Amino acid sequence: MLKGLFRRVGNVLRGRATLNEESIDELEAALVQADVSVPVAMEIVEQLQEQAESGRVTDEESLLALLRDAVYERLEPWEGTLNLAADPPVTMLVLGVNGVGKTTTIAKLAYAFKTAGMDVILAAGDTFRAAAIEQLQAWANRVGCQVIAQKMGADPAAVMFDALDAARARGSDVVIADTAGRLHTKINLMEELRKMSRIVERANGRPADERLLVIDANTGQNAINQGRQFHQAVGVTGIAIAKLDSTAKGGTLLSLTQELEIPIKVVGVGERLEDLIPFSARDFADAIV
Ligand SMILES: Nc1nc2c(ncn2[C@@H]2O[C@H](COP(=O)(O)OP(=O)(O)OP(=O)(O)O)[C@@H](O)[C@H]2O)c(=O)[nH]1
Ligand SMILES: [Mg+2]
Repeated sequence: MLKGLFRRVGNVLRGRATLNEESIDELEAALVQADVSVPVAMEIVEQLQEQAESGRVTDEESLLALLRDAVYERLEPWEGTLNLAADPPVTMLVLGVNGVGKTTTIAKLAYAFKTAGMDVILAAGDTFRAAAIEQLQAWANRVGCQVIAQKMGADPAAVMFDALDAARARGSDVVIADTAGRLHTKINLMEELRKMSRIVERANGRPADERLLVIDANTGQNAINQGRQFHQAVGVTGIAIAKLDSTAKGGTLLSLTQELEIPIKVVGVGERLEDLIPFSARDFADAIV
């Protein structure tokens, strides 16, 4: 599924037994083009160069393997799993800018939990965009779970309150809240998010168990900026990478984890309910070249 990632990076190394000045520059450029930040690209290239020079590299395959390992080592510390251990209802706020894949990721999560035999309630916390509530409802119908919603324009914190109330009454295992695709620079929208967060804290006696930030895999270095803003607002506990199937890049993951130090928990690899997988640094590294 991830075969297209880093295509050009692999091509730079293919047919080479060693690195020379020219191929080093080419490799660095290819990494940056695959959305790896310049400092991280330089680090990786330096690491490869050192290892190559220390004599461990004599053929193309070993060079590719070194690159694979460099990527793996960087991502392995950031393999995370969703926090499902808390007292029910385990509560998740799903965050992110417009169109990154929040609602789809919520549907996939709901499907996974439902399949595991859990009772799931969705909170229609995006009361801002027209048709957002209907979209969530349509997904819920397919999954077979309940949605708690109010009218468009309603206070998302009130929707959150209702959903937690319903979850408690029903004995639900998980509540997943959709949120508006807010521009992270809009202060009032961030404030709205903090308010939702406070409602969860008051109702559950603890902050939302996951504040899951969805990042579109096609987003370049701006993803880091998005991450910082949301982290500052509500403290992000995990990252979901959406649309990894639709990018030939994916280098964002390397700088994102390094800069934010927040684990990646799930990865979206398609538009179907089944297309959500746990994040595996090994699989990612193997897929890139
Ligand atoms: N190929 C692919 N497409 C995806 C994936 N996840 C989401 N999409 C698509 O991305 C588009 C936006 O997804 P949504 O889930 O509506 O995104 P959102 O963040 O809720 O958007 P807003 O509510 O408008 O902010 C849709 O066309 C989805 O089908 C994925 O993993 N792979
Ligand atoms: Mg949405």
